[in-house]
Amino acid sequence: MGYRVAVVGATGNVGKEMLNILAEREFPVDEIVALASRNSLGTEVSFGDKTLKTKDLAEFDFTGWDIAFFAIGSDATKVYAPKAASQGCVVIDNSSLYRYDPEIPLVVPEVNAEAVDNYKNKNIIANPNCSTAQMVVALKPLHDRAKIKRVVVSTYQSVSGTGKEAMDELWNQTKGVFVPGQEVAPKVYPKQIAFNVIPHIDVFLDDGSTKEEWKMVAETKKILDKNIKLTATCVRVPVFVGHSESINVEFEEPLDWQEAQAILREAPGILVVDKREAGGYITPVECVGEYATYVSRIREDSTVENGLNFWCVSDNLRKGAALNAVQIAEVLGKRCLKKG
Ligand code: 2RA
Repeated sequence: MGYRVAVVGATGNVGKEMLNILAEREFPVDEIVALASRNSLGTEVSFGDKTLKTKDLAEFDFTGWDIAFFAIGSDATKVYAPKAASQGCVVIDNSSLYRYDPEIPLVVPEVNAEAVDNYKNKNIIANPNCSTAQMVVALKPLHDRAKIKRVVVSTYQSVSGTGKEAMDELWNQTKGVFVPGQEVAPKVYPKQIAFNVIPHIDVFLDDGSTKEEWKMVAETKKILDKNIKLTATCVRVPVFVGHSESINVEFEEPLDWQEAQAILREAPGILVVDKREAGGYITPVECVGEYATYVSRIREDSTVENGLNFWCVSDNLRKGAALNAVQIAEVLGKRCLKKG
């Protein structure tokens, strides 16, 4: 006996990965439906060795369906997630719409799996922002050992986080640099992304930070510990898939780099690649298609008391979105949602 599962936004980067990961992890599915907007009607998407034709989200009745994975923008989510939830289908939403609602659990299973139990408040569970997910997976075991006081993080986020159009822009703009007459002007991004980096993700806020940076602060406090002070600088880089982060942590208690490395090696969801030599660290191209949150360059920061630096890389479409959502469903199944 399994679940009747809907994937909403099945033709997007994250929706496709949700279908891939549901199949890879053999999530107990009795029936699955791929939903998309009317203009994608009938588009074929893969679910393991099966091919699904997308159905029209606007016409879909979620009654009798168990779990709906949402991977669409906040505006459409605002219309269809409450509908699915009110029809008795548990929504696991990847948009930012519900993440900061105190009644809706925001979950990274390696960090706060027990929060899933509160899903009944609104029949909705929120998935975190991709740049938050990988970071809190790495911070959690260290926080448990030495209690984090402050985090300074700089991110190097791939263009797949923006979507397929951004990936096309990077590809075409990169080609255009070398082929006279084929230059591609910035469209998705305000400036050239090919051979460049852009210190701006999402909208600017009144204090000069961006909403992406605000998300990392707000979500870390909700998922891990509201007392952690965090400041972020989020940067877009010319990488197709895989977010990288340079993370500096100050702890309440002493923690040397060898103990930190040993703790991370044992922690759920983490793979440590950390040799102090050329190539002894992870890079984004190596994380694509993988489940792990990778940690490298673990070393003490002697400029502050109890300081540590490390490098963190993960596939933003997987642990940053689709994998985390499927893991939430797996926890939901184990803890509280009976099959069939
Ligand atoms: C990005 N975190 O990388 C945002 C949304 N996926 O663009």
